[in-house]
Amino acid sequence: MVIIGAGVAGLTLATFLRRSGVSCIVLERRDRATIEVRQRAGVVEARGVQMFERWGLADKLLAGPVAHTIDYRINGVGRIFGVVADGGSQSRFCTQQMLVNNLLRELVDVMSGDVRFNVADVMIRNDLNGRPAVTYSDARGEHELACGYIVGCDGNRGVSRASIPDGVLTSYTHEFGYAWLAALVEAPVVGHPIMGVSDRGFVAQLPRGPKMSRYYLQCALNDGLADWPDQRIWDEIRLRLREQTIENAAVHDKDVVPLRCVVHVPMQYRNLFLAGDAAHLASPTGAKGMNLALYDVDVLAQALVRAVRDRDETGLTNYSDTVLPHIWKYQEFSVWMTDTMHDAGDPTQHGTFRQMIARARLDNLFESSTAARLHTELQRGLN
Ligand code: FAS
Repeated sequence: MVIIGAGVAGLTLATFLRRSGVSCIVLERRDRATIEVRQRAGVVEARGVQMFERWGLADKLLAGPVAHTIDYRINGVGRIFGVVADGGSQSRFCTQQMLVNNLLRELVDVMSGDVRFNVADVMIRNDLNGRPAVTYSDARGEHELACGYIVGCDGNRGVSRASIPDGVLTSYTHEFGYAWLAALVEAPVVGHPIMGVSDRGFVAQLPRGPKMSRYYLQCALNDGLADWPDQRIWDEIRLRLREQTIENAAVHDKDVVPLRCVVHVPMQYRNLFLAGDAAHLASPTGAKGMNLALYDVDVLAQALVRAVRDRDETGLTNYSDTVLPHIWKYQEFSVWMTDTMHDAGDPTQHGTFRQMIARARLDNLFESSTAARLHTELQRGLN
């Protein structure tokens, strides 16, 4: 088995397989230090926590406080949405960076998993009658790996999906028409994480460990980093949160992320299986990108273990059909969150009618226990 990509999807899959006694090789183009410092998602949803508990790895891999409240703020007026607790596993503010570091330690350092960093020229051979193989090069030369199965965990711009011939996949895309300026800052969340709107647009502050947080500011699609000097970021944060007491802090990392959702169907071709961002993108408003990657590899790991151990490929044959209903359900949640949290803000974006509809949706969360329970289930990934 060859897994392409040592991001959260590839490392989680390899760890599950190794734990099940199934050997695999992970090929990663970056070095270990680079993927250890990469900051991205910030929440492992309750479904993911349950998954790691079921695999007996939660204590080793997960850290960070429970994620159970959000301050939904409109023009500076906050309302705290509390996840309806039912005694089960709770979502965790476990950053993707922390999870990836813990996976590397468990897979490579503890279980001696085979992760090959700094590879290049990865090519996939996935012919109809031939044995699948992956070729690649590294400092020691050219290599060829014959294998039973190949899993593409190489993200949105990897080689796996690109290796599938034209006409096999259909890509379903939804563009929101705006972007986020994402800024990793040296300032912790004080109180509750914030998802806010104002007449100036969307703003969020989400924790990224005990001392850091990431702010997200809605911006124009064609904005670049040059349009967002640090001072403008902090001025906009204070204006959109209507909190003049917020002080500037060091900005460690900035990125302009266009908001879009994409699903590539089917998520497999012959002996190649796609998981995570290689197969779909979810707009980050719903905090589902990483969690859908974890869902994919949970299903795929069980199917691959059955195929290797029991010679039963049923799970693999049905992989795409099994995971797609869940992917679409959380694409819907990501679209609902994105539309609601952006339409409710700047009326020039989509007009006052959609602004009032979006604000009514938010009111429902606080006035209807049924709406609150569904929102809780979707936030926790348990619907
Ligand atoms: P990844 O992109 O994480 O990993 C793919 C790996 O494959 C990388 O290590 C790459 O180096 C490697 N690779 C690529 N091509 C290769 C090749 N040819 N050969 C070998 N290796 C190759 N999601 C959330 O849920 N919440 C958030 O708050 C959130 N914030 C985000 C903020 C930003 C700025 C970005 C970019 C994304 C954010 N996401 C968020 C989404 C993100 O977390 C993804 O869903 C998640 O990284 C998906 O994991 P993977 O599928 O493993 O892909």
